[in-house]
Amino acid sequence: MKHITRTLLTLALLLCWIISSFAERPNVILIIADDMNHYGFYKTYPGTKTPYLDSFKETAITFQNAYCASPVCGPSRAAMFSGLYPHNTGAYLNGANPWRNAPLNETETLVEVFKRSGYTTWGAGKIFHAQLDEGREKAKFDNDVYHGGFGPYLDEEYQIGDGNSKKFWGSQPWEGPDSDFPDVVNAESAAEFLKQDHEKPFFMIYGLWRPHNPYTAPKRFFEMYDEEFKDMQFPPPGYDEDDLNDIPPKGLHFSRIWGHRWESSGKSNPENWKRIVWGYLACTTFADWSAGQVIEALDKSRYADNTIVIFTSDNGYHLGEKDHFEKATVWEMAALTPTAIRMPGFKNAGVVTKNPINTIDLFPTLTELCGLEATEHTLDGTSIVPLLNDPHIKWKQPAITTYGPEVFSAKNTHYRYIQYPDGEEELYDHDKDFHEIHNLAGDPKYKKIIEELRAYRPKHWVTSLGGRNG
Ligand SMILES: [Ca+2]
Ligand SMILES: [Ca+2]
Repeated sequence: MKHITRTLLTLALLLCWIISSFAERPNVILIIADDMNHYGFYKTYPGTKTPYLDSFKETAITFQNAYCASPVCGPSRAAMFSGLYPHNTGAYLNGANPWRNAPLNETETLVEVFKRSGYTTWGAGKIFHAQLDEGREKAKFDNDVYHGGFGPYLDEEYQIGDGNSKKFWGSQPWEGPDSDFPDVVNAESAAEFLKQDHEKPFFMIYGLWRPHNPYTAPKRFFEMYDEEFKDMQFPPPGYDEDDLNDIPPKGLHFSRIWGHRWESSGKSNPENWKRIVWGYLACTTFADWSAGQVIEALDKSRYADNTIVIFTSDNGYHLGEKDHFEKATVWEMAALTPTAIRMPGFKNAGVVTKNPINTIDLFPTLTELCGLEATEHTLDGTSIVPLLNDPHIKWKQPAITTYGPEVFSAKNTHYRYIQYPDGEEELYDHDKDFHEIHNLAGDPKYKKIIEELRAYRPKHWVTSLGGRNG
């Protein structure tokens, strides 16, 4: 009898331990914007409005030097959710099928690790931006994921340019209901989920489709900006018409991706250029509002104090800087990804750090913070938990961004270094030149800095899985 009592007591204690350890594990909300650059989030383009994210930053740690592993949607997300760099997977370009090819077809995703570790997984919107096998997609999330898409697309009269992609290029204040936008529908679903009781901790991914083009957004967001830019600088502050003069030929190649868009709506057509920037700003403020709906729902919920909230973007965006639109470059415009992380209990709320981080670091960081099971594959990133505990410690690891085999960039707190496949280089001093106008690579004064950053260049680049530039 005594033996049975002792066994029961042990079991009860074990159960209590399991329940309490589950209860202590934080929830996680990961909000990923699509193509959001630094204009509003880091206040680099005065007048760009992001009031919800401004408030969020007061409750979080803001990383002023946060970068993507790859400056386009699919590869950036492949790196984020696998914890592997593009040079180790071959997922360099959009248009490839990274999750249906080796090695990623057999690599566990961050979502799957959360699920295996006892979390409820919930997703909505743009998440992987590449097809997974159907069974795997369904098994990853506990909810029935509604992705939505880039629409609503531009009506004919608002389109700029020609060809198949014209429904994506132009600006249109949307007169229809908010529910025409998947971002709004998904924010409402997320808010609904946050009202419910959840026994297990949860991992929520809310993937926005904006500010990615087409630049359609509810009309009220367009009305927050003057179409003629009477009260805002134009062109944007990072534009310099002589900027390309000191860029090596391989770099010029990247500035010409989406060249037809620059032709139709750049320097030669300032009215169209203004219209594009106007649309991007409206969509940025719309994305800010959408993210804000989810954060406000969390703040009203019982999970407010025990949830890690990560706001980030899959890549940045050019609006004419370096005579280029969109992303697909390793310059600051496309590589810098607005990022702030709110810790449980609002630890280090409002702190801003210049220590560099990379989206590749997300996987090992969440593994550590949430006590997730180990993966079979070795993660490429570095856990930034020491930085979250003390954002001011010295963090030496620079952030690596690549775009295609042998297009390499390293960014530390002060400098960006770039090397192209032919060995040509660029170097920018961010203490003096945030917009990367003056290439210092030829100046012998910077030899040591160049050598230091060049050492981070991968020794081996796996064969590309294919795809297309841009
Ligand atoms: Ca993107
Ligand atoms: Ca320049």
